[in-house]
Amino acid sequence: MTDIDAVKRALREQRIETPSWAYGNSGTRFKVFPQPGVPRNAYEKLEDAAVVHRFTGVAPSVALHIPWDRVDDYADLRRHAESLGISIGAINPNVFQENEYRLGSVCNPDPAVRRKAIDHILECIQIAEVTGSNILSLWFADGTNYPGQDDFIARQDRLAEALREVYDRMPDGMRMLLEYKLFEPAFYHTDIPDWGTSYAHCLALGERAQVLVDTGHHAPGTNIEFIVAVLLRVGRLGGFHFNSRFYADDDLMVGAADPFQLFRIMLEIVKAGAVNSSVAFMLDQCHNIEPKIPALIRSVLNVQEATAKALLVDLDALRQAQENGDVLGANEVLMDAYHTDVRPLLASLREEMGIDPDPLAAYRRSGYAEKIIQERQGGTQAGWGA
Ligand code: PSV
Ligand code: MN
Repeated sequence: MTDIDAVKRALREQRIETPSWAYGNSGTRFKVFPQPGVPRNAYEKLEDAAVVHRFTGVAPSVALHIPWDRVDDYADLRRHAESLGISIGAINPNVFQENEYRLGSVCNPDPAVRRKAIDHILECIQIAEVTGSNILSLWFADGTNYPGQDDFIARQDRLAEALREVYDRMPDGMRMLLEYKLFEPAFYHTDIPDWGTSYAHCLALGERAQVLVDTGHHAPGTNIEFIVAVLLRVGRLGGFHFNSRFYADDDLMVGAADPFQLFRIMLEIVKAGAVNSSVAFMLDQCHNIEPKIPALIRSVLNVQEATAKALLVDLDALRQAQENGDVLGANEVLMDAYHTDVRPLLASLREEMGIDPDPLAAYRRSGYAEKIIQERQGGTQAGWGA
């Protein structure tokens, strides 16, 4: 039997972080399609993020990417966030968009380049301290394109050395989330291609180093929920970068192509009692052809819907069926929950929270899209700078 009040409580307290870069212009390798009303700076990105939170009630923080979100005064940016009723979340250093990083950042054979990359990450720790963030989220574009180009192990050693320096400089209470990615932008090898490599580095560093699972960073057919379960078991699942992937790292709306996969991932979270834990639920998406704010609202709703369905799984019945070796029965328990329409449950939760039961319709009615198109004239639109 499921306790609906407990399900609602877990959903009410769930937190989903949106990424600042999703509010700016973005595109493919071939074209960035600008959209009207796009923020021109980090302050305006926060304003859009606050709107996503206003209509969903569960997205009160926004991740920054530095230097995309560089400002003169981070304390002032923090005050701006707080005045909007949100906070600044994970700080993402960017060590992949400067000429020096052609052969990598912290794994680069040139010590001067490694120093530059480490210094930038250390600067991001300071930014995190000022903005009140407790997550340093690291992704390295490092790897090689050709056999023989560089030495795998020398690069791992450089990586370990850099991570150690960074880890030792993190204040108490800050976590390092180490993201892996199968391929791209390097194609012959990637220095942190999988969860195992990330985990090995985290283990060597200490408890506050944890693995970040970006759902888009796996080979087709990878059982991501298994990875999630294994990392939860050893206490090293730091968080997610949610998006929907079809062929490669396409950064589409989470739960768009495969809501069942998202449900299966959330089920492992539910089973570990981690819906309301330190596991960070962050989106990492770009909205190239669809309007950005409603796409982010849709994405938050998709995560909520998958979580709600996972919370509805009758875990006692599931365990019972598993222990009895009842293969079909166990599967049926899962599918029963998955096929439940949880939209009425979420609508009633939102009413209890004092927000509109239909966040997308409420956003469309609000006139915010028209307002920013009207107001954000002139200046340079924010973009990912690729
Ligand atoms: C890389 O593909 C990634 O997933 C990393 O998290 C970056 O920080 C983010 O996308 C934005 O480029
Ligand atoms: Mn990511």
